[in-house]
Amino acid sequence: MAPEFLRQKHIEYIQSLDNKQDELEYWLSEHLRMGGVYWGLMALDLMGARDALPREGVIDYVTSCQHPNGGFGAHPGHDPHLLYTLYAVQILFIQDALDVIDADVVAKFVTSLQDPETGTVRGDLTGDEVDTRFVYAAMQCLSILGKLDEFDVAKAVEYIDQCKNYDGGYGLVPGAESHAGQIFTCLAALAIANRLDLVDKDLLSWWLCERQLPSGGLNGRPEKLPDVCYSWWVLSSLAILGRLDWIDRQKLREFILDAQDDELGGIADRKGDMADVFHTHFGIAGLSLLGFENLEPVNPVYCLPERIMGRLKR
Ligand code: GRG
Repeated sequence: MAPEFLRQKHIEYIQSLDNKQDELEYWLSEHLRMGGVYWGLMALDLMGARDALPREGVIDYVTSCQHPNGGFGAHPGHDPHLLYTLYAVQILFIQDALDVIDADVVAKFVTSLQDPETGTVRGDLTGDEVDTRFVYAAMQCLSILGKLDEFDVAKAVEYIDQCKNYDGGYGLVPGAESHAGQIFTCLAALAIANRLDLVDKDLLSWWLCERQLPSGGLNGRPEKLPDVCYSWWVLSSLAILGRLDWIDRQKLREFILDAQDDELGGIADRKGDMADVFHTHFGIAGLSLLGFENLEPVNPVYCLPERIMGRLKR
């Protein structure tokens, strides 16, 4: 039988993360901090406990990470990056506080990362790393800000289509192996662009449901270990395709609940490992998609509470 969902312990675990400033790990994870705030806030929100983190403190922290060029860093003093800009915009959207930023300046930073020739998107202004994650991040960010018309959506869609593989999945760049994380970003970007017609739905749904292992957990590609975070990447992809019932929901629920830390709260990548806020969020978001534990519904495209999606400017 599956253990029970430790809601209160998870709330306390997330709250405790901000009180660890005397621990080395806190400072070593500085480069991830904005992501941590998004994951923590989302997990709390889905558990109906968004106020467990102080709203004003969260908003002040986010704005202190913004650069004059509009982009956000992972922590004050860190270089701006598209992923942290997305998390910052998502956090402010959850807090209904988008008015504290200038949407035009943020949108200018985001659109400047797209290559007008190829439609690809870079993660930051100094590097040349391109990745389907960045196409999704740019599109979600601009969609929330109501500025998607400033982006070449058609070119971006063309690029995503080039990343499609013979198995129906998508990789990091054209020709790269299908991976559930990249599949999520490509499907969600296509959903925002309203171009899911380009997806080989049956073939891809088969590939996705084959990610479930006898333990009930999901892996991200064949021959790999199951990991709680794929309860998001795989499941949200199936949700976007309308095929959530293609996996054994009860067995996946058990796998996620088994990975809980029953002493300190939080969820790990798999049973017996150490909990962290990334897996706590994606485990809870997966349980929400499955309809268990009386959680707030989550939107599979934006990975945001369904409740606030009506506020989207699109
Ligand atoms: C707003 C939900 C949201 C996301 C923002 C960052 C991002 C956009 C998307 C990330 C998509 C992605 C690539 C997820 C996979 C992350 C992961 C667990 C990678 C591990 O890859 P490997 O190769 O692990 O180390 P495996 O499981 O294949 O052994």
